[in-house]
Amino acid sequence: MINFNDITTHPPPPHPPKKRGVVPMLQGVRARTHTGSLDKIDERARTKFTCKQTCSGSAELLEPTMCSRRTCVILGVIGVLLGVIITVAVVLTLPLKRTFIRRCELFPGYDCENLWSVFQQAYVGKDPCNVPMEAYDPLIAAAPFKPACNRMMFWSKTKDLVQDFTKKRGCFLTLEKTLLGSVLDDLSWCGEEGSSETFKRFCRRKCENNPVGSFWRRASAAFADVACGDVTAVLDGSIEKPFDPESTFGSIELKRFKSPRVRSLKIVLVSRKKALSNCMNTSLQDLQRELGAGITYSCTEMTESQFNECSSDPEKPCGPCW
Ligand code: N1C
Repeated sequence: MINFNDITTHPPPPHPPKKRGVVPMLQGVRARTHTGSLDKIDERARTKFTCKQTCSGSAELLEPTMCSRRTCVILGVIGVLLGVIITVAVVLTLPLKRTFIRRCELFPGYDCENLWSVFQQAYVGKDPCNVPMEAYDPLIAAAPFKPACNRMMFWSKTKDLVQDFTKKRGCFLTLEKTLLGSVLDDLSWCGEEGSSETFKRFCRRKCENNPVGSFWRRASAAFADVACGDVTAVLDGSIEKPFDPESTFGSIELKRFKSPRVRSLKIVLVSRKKALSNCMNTSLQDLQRELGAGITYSCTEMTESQFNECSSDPEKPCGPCW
């Protein structure tokens, strides 16, 4: 008879606590360690152990791995290089495109991605001193200027004054307030032969046919071509020669005002702190000679504060300030 009370149950011999992910080879190493052969640790296992420590920074997670010190270094270098390339691409091109698209989307009804690609075709891959005005013809054709009779405002050397003015008195239209003028206002860009990149820094502006100068000349020409009715131009009365025939206004825009489409040109001569010229200035006489036949000329002198007063009254209809 079997007395079940006599039967003693022996718990299974305790297993040593398992270390997560211990390499089989290292288990072998431990076993041998127990038998006193610590000095004969497999060199390959030691190498892998060291590598895992280097890669993960932890000696706990010991797993079979293909990683060697050289692989770690190569992967690290590739990672750093990729990081540098992505950062350079983002810093050099994306912000310009992002600004372009963000500003463009404020104008409903345009395909901004398409405009960006037409814009890029003007200068990408080209010598930055060899981008003529005509390179922007397709861009102008893709977003043509619309005439705004009696409300078109031109300027020379007075961009800051005029920008403040038009912000407050929305009735006047400058090139910077049109789609093409606004998307590229205050930006710099260029390409490089053999490259498909857009660069926005270190773009040379000394040569005549640089991408930025050519754009403004082309856009100014197209904007002046649609001028109609009474046209206003704001010039700087704090310089000795308010009309510069070499400026974009003098060399391009003025020459494109045509009668009878343009009825009159009103010059507003704004002096900042000190007036250095007035409406009798010889450069303004040159301007009148350049003005197309049949277009009436007038000139008004103003201080900066009078000019600003005029802009601060949004109730006044466009024009009666001068
Ligand atoms: O050469 P400017 O001025 O006489 O050109 C101003 C004239 C304005 O009437 C605008 O319609 O030409 C148009 N225009 C711009 O709208 C514009 N925005 C920004 C011309 N240039 C423009 N810029 C930049 O300012 C461009 O980089 C160019 O070189 C300057 C021109 O400034 P300016 O000599 O005071």
